[in-house]
Amino acid sequence: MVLARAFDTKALNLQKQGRSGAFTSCKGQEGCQIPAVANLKETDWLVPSFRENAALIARRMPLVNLFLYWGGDERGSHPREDRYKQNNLPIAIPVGTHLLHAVGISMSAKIKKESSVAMTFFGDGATSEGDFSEALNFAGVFKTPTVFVCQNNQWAISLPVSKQTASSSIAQKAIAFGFEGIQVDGNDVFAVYHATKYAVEKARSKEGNGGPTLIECVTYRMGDHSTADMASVYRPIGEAQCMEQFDPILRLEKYMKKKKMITDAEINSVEEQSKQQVEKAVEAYENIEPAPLEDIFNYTYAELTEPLKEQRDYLLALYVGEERKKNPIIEKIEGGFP
Ligand SMILES: Cc1ncc(C[n+]2csc(CCOP(=O)(O)OP(=O)(O)O)c2C)c(N)n1
Ligand SMILES: [Mg+2]
Repeated sequence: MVLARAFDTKALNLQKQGRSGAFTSCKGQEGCQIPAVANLKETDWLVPSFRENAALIARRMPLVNLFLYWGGDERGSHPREDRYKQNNLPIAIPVGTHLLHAVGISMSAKIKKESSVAMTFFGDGATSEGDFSEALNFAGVFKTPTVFVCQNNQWAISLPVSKQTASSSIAQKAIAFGFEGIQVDGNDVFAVYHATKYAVEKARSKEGNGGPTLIECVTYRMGDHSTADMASVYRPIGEAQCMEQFDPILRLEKYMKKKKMITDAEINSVEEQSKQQVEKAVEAYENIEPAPLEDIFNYTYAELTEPLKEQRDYLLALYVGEERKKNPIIEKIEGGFP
């Protein structure tokens, strides 16, 4: 959790300095993610959205890959070395679409009689998408081994959860789909660990016929929605500061100190080691040759559509070919950037 926080802080700073692209912080949500994926085996599947940096770090995604990804380089999604390869899907930016992928993957495991489980993470806002209902309905009917982890962080960009749903909880939505919903304090690592352990074991068990569970982790988005957002414009004054006392790392530290499981010196040392690890990853990231420009067309379609081919050729002519020299827009852009 401390390493994930150090990564998060650095990624935000890199974006501000123009050394990285847009970034979505998971500050305050480490307690929902790390204890949950701790219950997964290597053969299980993690199906993340854009706020699951902590979950990915816990699933051995190298930090340099995450820096690459957030720097706009799709190669970040694919760790090259086998020792880092795990069943982690790439980050899904479209809200809610990946829930269907998680259900499909777990349905496939069920058909093949494999014991793997798919765990997917999403936000409170995603529960208003049609994909959420489709995914949960299918999972309920076919009893797929899927663990749906909703991080209810109270906000979907500027929309508070009170305007997102009239239900008194997100967990209760599972009842309509015919399976269990559990609500936990998402900033309590023990509560999250136990709830997700129960759901993963249930999904894997044959006697109980496995099946899905919806877990609502009640948490708080401590930062802005993304680096393109300014939460102070729409959140009540003092709300974010007030929630700092529930920071899951702080709470775990307090608990461990009270139980004499950790000292201040050990805490400092973990923080220091994490920062050093992050700095090393940044150095590696900044020394990687940028991907070729046409790469932005390369990962969506197996074969490009005609309009996309035209756009690619136009872009390459603008930036790489002879046209570049004659193009006033390029001059303006290049002259205009600091
Ligand atoms: C299908 C789709 N619609 C809209 C967006 C723009 N968008 C990005 S994040 C977001 C809000 C998501 O809120 P929530 O599900 O609560 O997740 P959180 O950001 O709080 O983690 C929206 C509307 C998108 N990425 N995809
Ligand atoms: Mg949210």
